[in-house]
Amino acid sequence: MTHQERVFSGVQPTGNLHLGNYLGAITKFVALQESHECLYCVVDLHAITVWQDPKELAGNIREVTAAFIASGIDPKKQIIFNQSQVSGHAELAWVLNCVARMGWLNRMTQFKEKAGKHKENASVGLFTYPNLMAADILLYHATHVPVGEDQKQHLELARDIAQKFNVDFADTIKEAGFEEGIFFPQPEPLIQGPATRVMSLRDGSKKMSKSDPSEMSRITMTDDADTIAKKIRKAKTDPDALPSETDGLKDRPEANNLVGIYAALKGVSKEDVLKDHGGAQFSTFKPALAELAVEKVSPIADEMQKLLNDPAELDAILKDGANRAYTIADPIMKKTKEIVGFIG
Ligand code: AQP
Repeated sequence: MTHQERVFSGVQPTGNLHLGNYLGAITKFVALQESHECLYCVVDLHAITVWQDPKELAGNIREVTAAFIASGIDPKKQIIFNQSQVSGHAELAWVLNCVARMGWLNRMTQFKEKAGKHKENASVGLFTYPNLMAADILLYHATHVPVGEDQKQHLELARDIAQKFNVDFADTIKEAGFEEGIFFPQPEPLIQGPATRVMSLRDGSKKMSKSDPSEMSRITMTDDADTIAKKIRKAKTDPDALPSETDGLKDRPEANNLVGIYAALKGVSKEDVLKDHGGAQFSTFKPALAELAVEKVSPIADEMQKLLNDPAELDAILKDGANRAYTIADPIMKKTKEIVGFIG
């Protein structure tokens, strides 16, 4: 038995969906739907690894769903769904909790960053977050996972977990009909393009993030044109003109970030941006970037608003997606149980 190519990725409904999420992940989702079977998940189980206000969570789930659709993902052609509506995610995560090793998780930098100095107070879920992420992907035997650079380490862990499962259960995997001994394919990360790590507009050394206390650090998918222009105008930069080659962006994190954002929005390389804008001062480059950002983001924001005006329709799309996701996940979960030795 071999595995067909399948794409899986997720976005957390934690509010403040931003340009980093869009350029690092969602635009890739849109492109892949032309060539692959894709599952795009609103990962609410992941979201609750840090406190989420129950009164806001449903709205945030709908916001990510609306962003997927407004960005161009077709929910009829591909599967858009909500993680907690397919029970296999939590079930498989438990099995994988028993495959992954403490030592592996202890090396995860995202846990260290998010738990900070208050490790003892972090939820257990935040620590085992990468096992749930491995379950998300492996539950569908997904082969490709488009993500931003920050998820690279988690993807490597998912590959290690898949491999350990295949080795630990080699005999029963073969008995289950997988002659080559591969039940879980090792997923390939897809981390490409000029904006795999969009940085904060206030600090070129920090990732643009939903949880940054400064609103000015990020452009959100619901910002209006004036707000986008203001945030770009106020973005931190250095005093020099743009270089004409990418080598000149080394040691200039803020310039590098703005050029990367421009390139990704325009769908060209950083080299191409510098061919056109090399030598320009930020006083001329920033308005050009603002115009481009408004041109790309505003129609999505408008469409999101329209979709959000009909929450029942969004809920129906998620329900339909969950039903379709379940039909792929269920046989894989059943096989997993058989391989582990549970009574079916
Ligand atoms: N700054 C970024 N640049 C490029 N890609 C990014 N992603 C996140 N930030 C950037 C990618 O977006 C996808 C969804 O991310 P997520 O919702 O799972 O959450 P996250 O990685 O924890 O994102 P945030 O926004 O940075 O949240 P907080 O503030 O909670 O840490 C992923 O593919 C991610 O790589």
